Amino acid sequence: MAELTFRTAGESHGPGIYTLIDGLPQGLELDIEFIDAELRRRQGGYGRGGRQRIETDRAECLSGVRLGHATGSPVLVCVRNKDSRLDDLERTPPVHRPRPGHADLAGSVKWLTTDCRETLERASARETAARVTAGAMARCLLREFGIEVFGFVRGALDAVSDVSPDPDNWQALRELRDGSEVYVPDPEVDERMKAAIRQAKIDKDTVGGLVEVHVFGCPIGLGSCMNWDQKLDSRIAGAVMGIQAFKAVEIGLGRDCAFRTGSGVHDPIGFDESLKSGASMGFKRSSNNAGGLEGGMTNGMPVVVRGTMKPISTLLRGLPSVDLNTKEPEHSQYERSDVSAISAASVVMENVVAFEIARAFRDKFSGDSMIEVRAQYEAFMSHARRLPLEPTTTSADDRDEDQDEH
Ligand code: EPS
Repeated sequence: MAELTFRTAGESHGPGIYTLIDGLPQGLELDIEFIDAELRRRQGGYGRGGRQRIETDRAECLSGVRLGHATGSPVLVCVRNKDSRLDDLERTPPVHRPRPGHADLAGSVKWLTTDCRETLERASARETAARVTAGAMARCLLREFGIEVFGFVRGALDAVSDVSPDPDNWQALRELRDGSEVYVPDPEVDERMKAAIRQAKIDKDTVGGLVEVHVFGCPIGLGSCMNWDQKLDSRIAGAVMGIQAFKAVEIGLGRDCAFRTGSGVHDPIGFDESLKSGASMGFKRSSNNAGGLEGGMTNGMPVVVRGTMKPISTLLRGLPSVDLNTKEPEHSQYERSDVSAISAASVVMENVVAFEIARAFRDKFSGDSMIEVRAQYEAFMSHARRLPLEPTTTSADDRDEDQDEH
């Protein structure tokens, strides 16, 4: 089976966080240093709580990897938790006062308990370490085909950057992002966001934000318009909304499509012979309001996705709630947490979007080994660049002969 899939397991204060990935082609070189660097980046950012000073996340491959490459077997990866204490009731006590905005209330009623602990341990954003692992592994495949993914924080509250990544400037913007404590590629907005997060900490409050991901180098035709669940924009939206605390997702112009007529939305099509060797096979657009996706398929332009994260629901000052045992009004319970995890969320979103691109890539180029995947990719690109194709003599002649025989 070539289908690229992953599942995760693990609790925030259990022994570890686990990822089981299936469908990586045999022979794919897995760059563990890159995967670990993504895990480290996810742990960073301005406004994080004390937990990240305890943990040192690393991807430990327990199966499916030999001598640095994928063998074709399912890949099991473990990120160990140093702060493992799930069965220690003194340090990890029951939680009876649910936090508005967290999974606490809905989860404890769903699983018929008044202790939110088991729900919150799994709902915790610590699980996103597993999704970064899956996405970073998938990126090892994408990079073999010149597909690069760039995610960053666009802003929060009234500090919002207007940077505009494109195929020529994104690497310079990545350097700016990597020099920013909040992962904003814009020094002025970096300062304003940090000030806003500092103020929220003083106010015992929290901050969310806006994250953006751009994918460069996708060939035309990843995804499909044939069924709703094969549409790449639908899959990307599902993956982004599946990140803890995300409340909205947009592709390209997104919600602003509602405020323009068609002529102000759709990206005019052109062709430039000199671009024929690129991923867009020569087709070009003067704008990218579609965010690189039309009919649920990549159209050769960069894929552009924006996601909105709500502020963290664990507030030091608490919020009005009730005690689940007495039903009396109480303030929500405080657990050590972050003031802002928007920078970490940008790493998570970058990697979940990458995984969906890689999944669509595997749907199209499904060989068991890298040798086959590369051959399929090159055959497709060569056919697409030669469009319109001459009808092949074999198929036309064979059809005539078949008809004569019947
Ligand atoms: C989280 C609460 C905090 C965060 C955690 C998400 O954990 P702790 O209770 O151990 O301080 O730090 O995020 C992570 C541990 C992480 O690695 O991202 C929550 O309640 O969702």
